[in-house]
Amino acid sequence: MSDPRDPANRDNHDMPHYDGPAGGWGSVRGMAAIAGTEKPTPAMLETLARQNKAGGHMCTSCAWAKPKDPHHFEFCENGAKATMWELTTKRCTPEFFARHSVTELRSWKDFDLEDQGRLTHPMRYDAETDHYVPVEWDEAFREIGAHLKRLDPKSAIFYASGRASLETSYLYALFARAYGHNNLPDSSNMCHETTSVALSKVIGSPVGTCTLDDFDECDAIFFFGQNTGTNSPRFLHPLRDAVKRGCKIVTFNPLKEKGLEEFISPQNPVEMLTGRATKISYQYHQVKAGGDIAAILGMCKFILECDVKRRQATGRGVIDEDFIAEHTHGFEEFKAKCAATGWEEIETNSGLPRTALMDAARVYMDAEKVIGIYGMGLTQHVHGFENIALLTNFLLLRGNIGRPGAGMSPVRGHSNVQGQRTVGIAEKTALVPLDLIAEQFGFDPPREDGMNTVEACEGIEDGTVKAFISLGGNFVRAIPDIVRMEEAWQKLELTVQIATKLNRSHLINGKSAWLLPCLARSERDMQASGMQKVSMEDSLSHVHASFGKRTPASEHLLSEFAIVAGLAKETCAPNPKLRWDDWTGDYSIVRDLIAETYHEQFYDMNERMLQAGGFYRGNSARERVWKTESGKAEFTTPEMLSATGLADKEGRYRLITLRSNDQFNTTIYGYSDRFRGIEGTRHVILINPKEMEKAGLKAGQRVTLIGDAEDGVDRRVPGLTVTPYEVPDGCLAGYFPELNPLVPLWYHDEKSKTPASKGVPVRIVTD
Ligand SMILES: Nc1nc2c(c(=O)[nH]1)N[C@H]1C(S)=C(S)[C@@H](COP(=O)(O)OP(=O)(O)OC[C@H]3O[C@@H](n4cnc5c(=O)[nH]c(N)nc54)[C@H](O)[C@@H]3O)O[C@H]1N2
Ligand SMILES: Nc1nc2c(c(=O)[nH]1)N[C@H]1C(S)=C(S)[C@@H](COP(=O)(O)OP(=O)(O)OC[C@H]3O[C@@H](n4cnc5c(=O)[nH]c(N)nc54)[C@H](O)[C@@H]3O)O[C@H]1N2
Ligand SMILES: [Mo]
Repeated sequence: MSDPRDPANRDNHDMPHYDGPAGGWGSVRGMAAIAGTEKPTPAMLETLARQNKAGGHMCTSCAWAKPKDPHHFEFCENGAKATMWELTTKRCTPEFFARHSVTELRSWKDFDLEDQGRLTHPMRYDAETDHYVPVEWDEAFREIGAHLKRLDPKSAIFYASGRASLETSYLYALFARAYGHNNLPDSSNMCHETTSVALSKVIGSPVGTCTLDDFDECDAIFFFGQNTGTNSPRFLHPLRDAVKRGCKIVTFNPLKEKGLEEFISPQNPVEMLTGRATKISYQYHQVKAGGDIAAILGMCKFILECDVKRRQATGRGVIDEDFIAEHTHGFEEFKAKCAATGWEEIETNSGLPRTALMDAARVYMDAEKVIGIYGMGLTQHVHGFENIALLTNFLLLRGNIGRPGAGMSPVRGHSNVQGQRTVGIAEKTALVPLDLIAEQFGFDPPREDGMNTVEACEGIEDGTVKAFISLGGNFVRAIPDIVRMEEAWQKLELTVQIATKLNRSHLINGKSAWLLPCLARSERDMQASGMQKVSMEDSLSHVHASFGKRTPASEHLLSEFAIVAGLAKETCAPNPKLRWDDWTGDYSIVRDLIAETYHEQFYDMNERMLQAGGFYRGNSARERVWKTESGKAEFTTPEMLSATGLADKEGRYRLITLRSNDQFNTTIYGYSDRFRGIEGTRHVILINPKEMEKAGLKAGQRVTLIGDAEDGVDRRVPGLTVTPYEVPDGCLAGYFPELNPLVPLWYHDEKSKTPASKGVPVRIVTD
């Protein structure tokens, strides 16, 4: 019998769909699937029960807030998967590496590499045999240190994926600067760097202004390009509670995402038994990929028109004139732009009819307190900056920043990605108090900016970068243009990977290559002074302690902190103020140093991080103190209406690369994207039936996507199954990282250089 899950067996108009809501029994079954393969022990279940609670460990999955009054189980399907993934009983040992050469492993799938389980021993690449071989920690540190000392520090990159603790991150940044560079790109360079740059410019704070309390008070939430059900499921709880109170959620997303449509709480026995779901979005607008500038401008245009009319009729307008006069700059110019932009242009660029935008604007005008939420759908565009700036304009019109129940709330990715920037992992020197660091540690840190992700890749291609150290992550798999970059990578002299599980980046190695396995966050970290705790900052700027309690996966593992300190000690010039060994013995000393460098936010960190719900490190824009050039919140007048970088043309599509419910970035847990009804494969392109007909495609047919960036570079991904799905005309969607060969390295947000992974120009050819 034919498998109904195989897209080849579906007829043209049978769109894949998932009938159930997000959460609910489906999510419990999803966890059981991982548990089934990984056989959770009672200890694992106990670890889960304490996840995200005071005294427990903070989940390594997303960065969503950890509330003061947690649910009985304060974890979600994906958080449980992330923990089970860490606590797997499978091991990737020296024997495994003896059996498989690096060249052979390069042909393995992402899933199969990580499925080998936890790395157990430090390993060194042996070029003669093309195998990784075990090595002692001391030797690894000594040789890597000696190699780094031979290089110009400015030719080394220290990358960080957003998971390492605040303590390790602070140390890593200090290591880079004591060695002699600011080349500290992190995963936010591919993610929310657009946010850091745009929000700093327009409201003078690089992060969101909301706290959890605001979600208890807001009347409306405007939600752009963030897939909550998959990527921050615990956030569905406050959303559901808000809806139950009468708060209206207006969503802008090219795809109908299940979690934003309806939700059953796995925490609520009545909902679980009756299957009664809460409808999440009050309105759902399937904006074109890259259409948000036009959509938001359209709403603002209508609001300003209504303002004039209502003012004439009642003497009181719609916008908050007092706030605008006292707190903002640039309003008149933006207002003129709204008036001068025609509805036709707005409709063409947003893909939405003006009536829909007017309906959305009415919800905004009726609401006293409004929150703006967004994710990668706004940040990963060539004009991502303008996307965020326009959402800010929209909120400013009625004073919706800097008062309870209102504000801007970007949803961050990795569990400590925001915190890493806060404590010094930054290639931009303006973000770091270098003078203070010079005084604290008695060395002069380099003063010129370092390289971000895109610049690091350019440096690797042109040979100026010689060494790459990676604190977690899977850089070579996560970046654009991966086929070209994999080739360039092998010119590197030195690559060092600090990791928990094997991934492709470890196999695209430099001439001297090292694989240094570390403890996972849920594991016990015993040092000279006793058991250590660490800390991280969530998406809403709260800092929490995290306690690892599980037995380490191998007795040969070191903590990330100890590995960074071990490398630093062998690399940096001796300096009595750089007490690498003492710090490793007692992380609380480093927390005191963080409190010294960032006093205003981190004072008494050692005590305050223990409080339930963590401590709030504050936000100036929330207090209506605008640390911008003008000293006020900035209205931005956009010069373009589309966030994409290239004009539309016949046969060119805008490709959205996104995540399934069964992955964490490049970590693939399985092949079931339950909410989208796509099973058994990740090699798909989602396209609407009308576009299929226009292009003469049939469901299940195999096609190749070809890059259409007109730069003479051949980019292609073959073998993709055509899958009918409700996406806007002219748009396609498919999965990251499989489609990364199609994203040009130069195709990024103009101001922050965040790769524009949501509007990639492509063409379809049949295989
Ligand atoms: N389970 C799980 N959780 C995760 C991750 C994971 O991979 N798996 N990754 C973590 C990380 S690092 C991050 S950054 C976050 C990412 O979380 P998200 O920000 O949700 O990222 P994506 O999955 O890429 O999805 C982006 C959403 O934007 C929509 N979109 C695409 N283009 C546009 C557009 O032009 N306009 C609008 N309005 N919408 C658009 C897409 O349809 C999709 O719903 O999640 C974090 N949490
Ligand atoms: N086309 C396209 N490309 C994208 C995106 C997209 O939407 N589309 N999204 C971008 C985004 S938002 C991001 S954040 C990046 C993600 O880029 P990265 O952060 O570099 O990648 P991850 O997949 O999160 O890294 C996974 C690896 O981290 C290691 N790891 C896991 N836990 C730990 C730990 O506790 N310690 C250490 N040391 N290592 C650990 C494991 O070895 C695992 O294989 O990708 C970006 N790339
Ligand atoms: Mo991210």
